Amino acid sequence: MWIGVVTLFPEMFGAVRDAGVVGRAVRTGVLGLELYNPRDHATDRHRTVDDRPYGGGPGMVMQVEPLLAAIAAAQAGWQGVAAAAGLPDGPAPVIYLTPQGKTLTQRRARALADLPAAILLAGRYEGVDERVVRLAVDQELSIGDYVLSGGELPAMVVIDAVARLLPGSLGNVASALEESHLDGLLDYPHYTRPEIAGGLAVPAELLSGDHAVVRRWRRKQALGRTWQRRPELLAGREWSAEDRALLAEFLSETAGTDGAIR
Ligand code: 9D3
Repeated sequence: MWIGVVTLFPEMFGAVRDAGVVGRAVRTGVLGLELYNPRDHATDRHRTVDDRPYGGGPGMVMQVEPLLAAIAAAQAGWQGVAAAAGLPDGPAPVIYLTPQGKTLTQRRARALADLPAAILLAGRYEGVDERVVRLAVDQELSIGDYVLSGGELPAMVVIDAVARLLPGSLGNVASALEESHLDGLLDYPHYTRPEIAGGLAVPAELLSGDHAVVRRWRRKQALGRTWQRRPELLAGREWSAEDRALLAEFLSETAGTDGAIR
């Protein structure tokens, strides 16, 4: 997959591009990642990319022309890559990171990872001139309901979530396993050596050496924690007899330890 990012702060992307699963995906060629700075497309002496909002009010708005030029440069970059690699061409969808967008979910990350290319547009200040959205944006994404100072961190979140899903990336095997294995549940607790730390022992089931005992314990924990912490994830679930029994066991074993006031 190829991802172009339109941003006033390309230097912020160094860490994500060089380290971890994304870094590996870039180095092995599974992921192409290119940065496009609207400031490089500003035409005045001061390389201006923002201006005051019509109608007044606080803050600044990113101007149309430098943004459209940077998006066009990104589209041209993708066309070059697609032609050289014999990949399906056609414009890459432009995804604007904005608090007004739909929330990023694992399903949306998967849909993005299925694309040959995408252009992520990271806003700064109060956001981009709405005509950019009208003329060049295909989809708007948020990463959740809290206030950040720009779209760069959200764009990096999207890149990380997508990169680990790409065939041939290091996270790909793990992500395929977790989808079949934990099927929408929260993770179970993890332990490593030593057997006792801070006066707390590793659960005996994990030391039993019995794969079936370990598997049942982990599944019970995953079901119980999901029930306690994120019950909405269990709505509409198809329950197997074993899962039902494991959750009942978890609840009876933890009765009186859930912090509830009685
Ligand atoms: C304080 C300014 N706000 C006035 C109501 C609006 C606002 C503008 C720009 C709030 C945040 C931002 C910058 N944020 C993003 O560009 C952003 C974002 C976010 O802040 N939270 C979650 N997801 C995203 S995606 C892009």
